[in-house]
Amino acid sequence: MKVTALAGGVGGAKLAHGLAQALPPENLTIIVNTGDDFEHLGLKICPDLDTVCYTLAGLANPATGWGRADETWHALESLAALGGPSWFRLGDRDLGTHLERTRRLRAGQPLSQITADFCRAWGVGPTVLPMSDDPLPTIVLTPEGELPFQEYFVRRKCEPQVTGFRFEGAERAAPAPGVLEALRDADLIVICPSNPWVSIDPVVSVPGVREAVAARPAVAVSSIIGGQAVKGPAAKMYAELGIQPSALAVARHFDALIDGFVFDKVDSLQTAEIRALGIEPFVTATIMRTLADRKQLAEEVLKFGEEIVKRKSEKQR
Ligand code: FO1
Repeated sequence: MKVTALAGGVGGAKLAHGLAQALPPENLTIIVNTGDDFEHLGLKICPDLDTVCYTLAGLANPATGWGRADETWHALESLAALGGPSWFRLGDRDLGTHLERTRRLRAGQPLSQITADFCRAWGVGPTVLPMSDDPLPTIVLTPEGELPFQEYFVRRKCEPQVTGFRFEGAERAAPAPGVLEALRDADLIVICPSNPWVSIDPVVSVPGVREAVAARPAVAVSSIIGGQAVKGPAAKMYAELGIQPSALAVARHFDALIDGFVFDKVDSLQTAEIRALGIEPFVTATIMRTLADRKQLAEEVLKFGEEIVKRKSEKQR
């Protein structure tokens, strides 16, 4: 079965890693959010892309989920001692990635090509694609005005209330080479347990992507468990936007895109309401604490996905 996953952030990277263990590399493509990319210290930083690649390569920092394992912070410390901006923590090993990516971008190479080269160097088997080679920054709308995503997320620690989001330049952006093909050729699309507002919505805002996802059998995995996000501000965002955070809210969020929805046992009372949306529900343990949990959840998602694919093709006959 050919699978294309949409991912962003630490939760998405963990399931992508599980999928990479459960599928042959040629059968897995991961399309990653680049709405959280920004320029910092003159360098192009692609946090979600790096989080997914480092995780698949076994290089990710296990404590944070982002950045590199066995990291040191000498450059950041010396920068801070000079009064430079140290609110966004770039480690020494991680800096090498940003330096080389920025050098290549300035030399005119597209982000998708650079990502493919880095993945080869890191021994990442599946295809990892940025959603677009064009900049498409996520802007967070708040009562105090618009905030660039990392200003909101890291500098302001997600404290400002959100009133909405904007994906700047979405109308003009093109999907990266291979994105629409990977969606069209997929037997199954998996929406990973990433923040729906700021990790998945930016991906489907790229022209053509929403339609391409809707056209194929798709399952999403809930990023909300027991009304809370495992990590990050997804639940806070739902509440501030006037929606009670729940697995059901995530299912509704992706309603037009998905055929099946995987959510946690603790939310099993929402099964009937999810089924009433016309979405096939699947309840299991979805918290990925260990490496084995990632593979286990991926295998369950794939098995459920196979059922969805079969049912959908029977219906269409
Ligand atoms: N997240 C933080 O909360 N604080 C940081 O200082 C930070 C640095 C950082 C450096 C490189 C990188 O690839 C990711 C980093 N992140 C940091 C995570 C990142 O900002 C967010 O996880 C994503 O943008 C949202 O998915």
